Amino acid sequence: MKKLSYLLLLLVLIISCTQVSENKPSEPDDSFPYTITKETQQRKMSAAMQRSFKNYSAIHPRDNELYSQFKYTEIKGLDYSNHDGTITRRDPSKVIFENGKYYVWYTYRNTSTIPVGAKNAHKSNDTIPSTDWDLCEIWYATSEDGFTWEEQGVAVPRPPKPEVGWRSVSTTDILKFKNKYYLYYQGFMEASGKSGDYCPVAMSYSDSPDGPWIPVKGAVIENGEEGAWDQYAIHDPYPLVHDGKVYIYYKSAFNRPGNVWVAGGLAIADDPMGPFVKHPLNPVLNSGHEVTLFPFKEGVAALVAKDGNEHFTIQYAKDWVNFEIASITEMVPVATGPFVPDAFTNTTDGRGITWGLCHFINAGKYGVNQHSILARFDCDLSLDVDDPYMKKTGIWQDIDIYYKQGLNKKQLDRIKSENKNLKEQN
Ligand code: AAL
Repeated sequence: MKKLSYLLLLLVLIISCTQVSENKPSEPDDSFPYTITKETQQRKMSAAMQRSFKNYSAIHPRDNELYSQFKYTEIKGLDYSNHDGTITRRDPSKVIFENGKYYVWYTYRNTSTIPVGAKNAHKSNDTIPSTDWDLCEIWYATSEDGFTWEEQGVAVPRPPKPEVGWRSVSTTDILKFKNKYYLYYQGFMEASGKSGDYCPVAMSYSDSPDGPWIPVKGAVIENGEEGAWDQYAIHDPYPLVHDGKVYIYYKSAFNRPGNVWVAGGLAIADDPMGPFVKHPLNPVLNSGHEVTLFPFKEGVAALVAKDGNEHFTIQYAKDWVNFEIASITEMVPVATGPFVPDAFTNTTDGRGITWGLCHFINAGKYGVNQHSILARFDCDLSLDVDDPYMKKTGIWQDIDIYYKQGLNKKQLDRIKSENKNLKEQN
């Protein structure tokens, strides 16, 4: 009996070993093929080559629907007081198309002096701004073509003290839901920089994109509980409609006083008025800065710019929560407000984007005439456009763009001492 059980055990072991070896591709005994075929994916590959087949929708960026270059155009029609730093426009909302024209909302600052800077927030007052987005209102503009814009004026003014946003309302985004319009925005209760860039999210609603906008009392998305990653700031509210609900992605910054970590969260509500419930897996994006997303196929895609290990990537979440890198790109527009035709249609066949507005916060010199400007970007992240020029890689920028990113004194001193040490050793 014992012999039989040993034999059976041996048999099971042999079968399981062969199964494992069948599942594991054998060590290739031939070179990686010149021509890629369906069989190529079956061979044992290096981690890098596996990523090409598993992580991206195509083995070449040319065919990757979520890869694109970005082209930029200066927009016309908005006055910046000769770029003296007293007027700023930044953090544009998504662009929508209503009443036969495009609409965009944005942070508008018009102060007699330039900002003193977050570090000097104690020097700010009722007329002197601390940061570029302090003492701001939400203004809006319209356009026939997306290139020339006509400013329409204020949409959401700063409410009276002690309402949420009495110090500044900024960084807004638009939602259209059951034929009503909703503007979500950061509501500052003190000059940004005094304790930090701290604020919750407030909201105003209207029957028309041209207003009048009625503010909702209090915050609609509160800061996180003490000790939570988003305990101090709920920034960049970015609403989309999915699964019949309002999905608001947002940004927060945490892990101070170490190297600050900027990440993206998600809050969901059945109704634009809330209550918004934060996703238990928050943060859902580990990099980026301002959040920018658009429905794509059944899932949602995200432009991840600026900060973090995964900056300059385009990411995709089939379930709208768990994002994977879909492509790596360059010169990603910052604080992007794309034109997303199906942002609010509850689509399960998102078509993607081809243009929108973004901002440049370095339109002036810090401490001299610091201010931000809006600009247009174009791309091909659309299932309905095939623009090979947007799918190129290896773009050469003007040489002076590289030389402008020169060495600082500390780096030059290090190099000098390395050269000196080398000479002394030889
Ligand atoms: C922006 C956004 C938020 C921040 C500040 C203004 O880029 O991240 O709005 O508070 O910077």
